Amino acid sequence: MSRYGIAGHAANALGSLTAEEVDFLRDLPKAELHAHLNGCIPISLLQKLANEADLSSSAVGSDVVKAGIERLKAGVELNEINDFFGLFPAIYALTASPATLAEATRAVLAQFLEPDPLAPRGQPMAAYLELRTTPRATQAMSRREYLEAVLAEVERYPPTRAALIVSLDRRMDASAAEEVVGLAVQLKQEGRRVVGVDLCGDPLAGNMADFEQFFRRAKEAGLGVTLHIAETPDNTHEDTLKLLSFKPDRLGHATFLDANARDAVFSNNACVEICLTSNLLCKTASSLEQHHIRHYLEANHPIAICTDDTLPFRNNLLGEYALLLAKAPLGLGLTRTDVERISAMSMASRFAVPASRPMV
Ligand code: 6MZ
Repeated sequence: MSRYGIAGHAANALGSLTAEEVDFLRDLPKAELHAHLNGCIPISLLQKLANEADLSSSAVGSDVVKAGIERLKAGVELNEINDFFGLFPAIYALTASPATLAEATRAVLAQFLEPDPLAPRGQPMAAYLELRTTPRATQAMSRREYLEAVLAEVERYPPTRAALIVSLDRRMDASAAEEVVGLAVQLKQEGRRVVGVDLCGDPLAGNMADFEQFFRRAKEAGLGVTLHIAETPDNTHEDTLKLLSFKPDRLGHATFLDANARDAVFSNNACVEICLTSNLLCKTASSLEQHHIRHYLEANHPIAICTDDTLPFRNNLLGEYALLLAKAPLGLGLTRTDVERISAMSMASRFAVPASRPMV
């Protein structure tokens, strides 16, 4: 771990900057638009939850949980993206009650939104956070109770700082997907801070045509739609075009688009959520040099720089911005003006944008 509390690519990029450059990055108002709740729990809290947990009643045994936490502490080696999804059963066993889920949510919100003790003026990582999570029914709570526990924490912050995106997992069957979208719509109608829906999970699972009606319903209810799309080279052209036909407002990753699909994205202007460290560690981008962010920068297409899962990727939002500013090969070597413009694009791409938002 570096003195910034992170490791790997983002830590190296941050370490290469002058104190003045780091301060410049800290001062930029940044919106974190792609962060998965259970992927962003601080390791210290996970360890504490593991020590306190009675795992005998859990579907996941204590050995699996302990092994999972040791793996996370050591820094995960992912040979391919599929290795990544195996990290979650251990985490899920520890956030299976309303109390532990609330504690985890509080810690994740604090990590992004509370003053950073390492920053000279306490600048937080993010000016605004749209946290996303997949509601799970467990022995101790229903999906609605799951969302209520998370929302109660999100709503401690003003609407200008935090909101919730409800994720659908590609592995969900139709009845689960219907329930989850129904809950997102219902909670929004009750005035709760749900601003959008997401599609995530194993990028090769599920038949996307089955999800169409659920995203249409979300759009009709005024929710923003963001979809993980073309995350791996094995995602088919049909899968990608089907998802684009849902007319999403934003896209997660959008890594392996062919020329046709990329043209469609350029023309509908959907903001692309870019997660640099995540793509490097999951090996869906071989280097920063080869990263698809370059296509979007060249086309001046809206993007938002995001962390994805700070727990396994051991990154933070400041480090991800450092990857933009640091000189090659540690970073992309962009100018301050470019980085400023990118942070403004993230703020302009929030689902809950104030009516008087400045245009970029
Ligand atoms: C696809 C991802 C992901 O929802 O339980 N998730 N899905 N691609 C990714 N990129 C690497 N990172 C995280 O948070 C954890 C869940 O988010 C999804 C996975 O389904 C994971 O189980 P929540 O809060």
